[in-house]
Amino acid sequence: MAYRYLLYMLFLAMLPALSYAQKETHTDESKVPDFSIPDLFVNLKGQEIRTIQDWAQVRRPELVHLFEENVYGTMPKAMDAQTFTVVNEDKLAMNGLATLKEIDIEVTYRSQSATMRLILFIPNQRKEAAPVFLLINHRDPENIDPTRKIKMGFWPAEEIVSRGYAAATFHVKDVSDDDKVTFTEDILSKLYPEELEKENGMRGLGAWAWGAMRAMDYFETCQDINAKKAAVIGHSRGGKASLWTGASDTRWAITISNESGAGGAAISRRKFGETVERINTSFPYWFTDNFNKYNNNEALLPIDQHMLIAAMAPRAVYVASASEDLWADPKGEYMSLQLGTRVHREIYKMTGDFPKEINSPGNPVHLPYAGHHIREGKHNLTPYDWNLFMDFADNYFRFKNE
Ligand code: GTR
Repeated sequence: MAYRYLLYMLFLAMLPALSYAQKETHTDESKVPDFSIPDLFVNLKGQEIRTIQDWAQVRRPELVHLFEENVYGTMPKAMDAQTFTVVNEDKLAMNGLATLKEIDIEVTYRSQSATMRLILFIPNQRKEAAPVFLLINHRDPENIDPTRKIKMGFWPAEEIVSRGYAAATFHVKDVSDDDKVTFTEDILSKLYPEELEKENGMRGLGAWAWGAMRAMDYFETCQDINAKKAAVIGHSRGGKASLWTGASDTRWAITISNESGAGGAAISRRKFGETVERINTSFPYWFTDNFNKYNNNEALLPIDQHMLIAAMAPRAVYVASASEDLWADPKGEYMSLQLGTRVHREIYKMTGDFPKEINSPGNPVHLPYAGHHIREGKHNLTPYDWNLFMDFADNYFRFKNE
């Protein structure tokens, strides 16, 4: 008896070590396991995908569906009504350079409604409807202060406007709080409660992407905005949501991921930095429940994150990393971009390719259909990154005009 008790106590004492071992992470390239990556160009029936038609009608929808089922959850589309109410307008914002509009977007479904606030600065000096950058903001609201008393590099609205773009943003809390308990409080409990019951239901990141789509609904009604020239951008967890937005909603011309890492641009199978298990443990409310099946079992995933990048094709995609942000796996993010944009090159025959090895800080690679840079320094979204995104967009939209 005493012996069994001793064994039991020993087992209990080892438990934390055991679970720690499972969630162990590393940033050591020599520990990256061998892995084989699912083939972009073979569909679930084993058929080869080689034409634009097969890509657009068969493979792309199949991939988006696999991401819904296994990673981000389904994206509810049902609504009974949607209204846009300008609650504040200042035609002389930013010393007369921009018009500020704050818009309440209200969605009603089955007699319940939810409202999100869109903040939008539209440049006043322009000949035509303005192209727009929408930032999915998960950071403190002071980062997107509409009064501009506080100005943060995370959302350099003045610089965005000075380059001829409208600067738009919303706070994720309006659609789903970034918190494991209260994330249900907005659209999930009010509009789509059945999602919470489903193993493949929408969770936090999916809700943020839903919010970005509602902003796009507004852009499509606003004559000062050119909704055909819209870029969606997010940093880190916001970047995961931004990629999911662009992958599932083809209205976005450019999708930008800034240091989105695990569950974003980084290849899951590399298990470098944050892993699937680690992210599902720390943030159980971001991904759909099914994603847990792949904890420490990435080989079982029917997709990997390069396929999320591929789902943008033929639209443009930009992936940015930071040299000290190993947690987000810059190399894995680059690998996704290289592999995912094979669709642009091999199916859509677009020209230009990424160098085999990741470019060094200070040497961005801007191709006609995709961009990449790695910034010197830590995990953050800075004016340096924004300027490169705008350089890329300048070229991309100029090219599209020609
Ligand atoms: C970290 C998380 C990352 C990333 C980051 C962020 O704690 O592990 O996946 O999303 O937060 O959003 O800054």
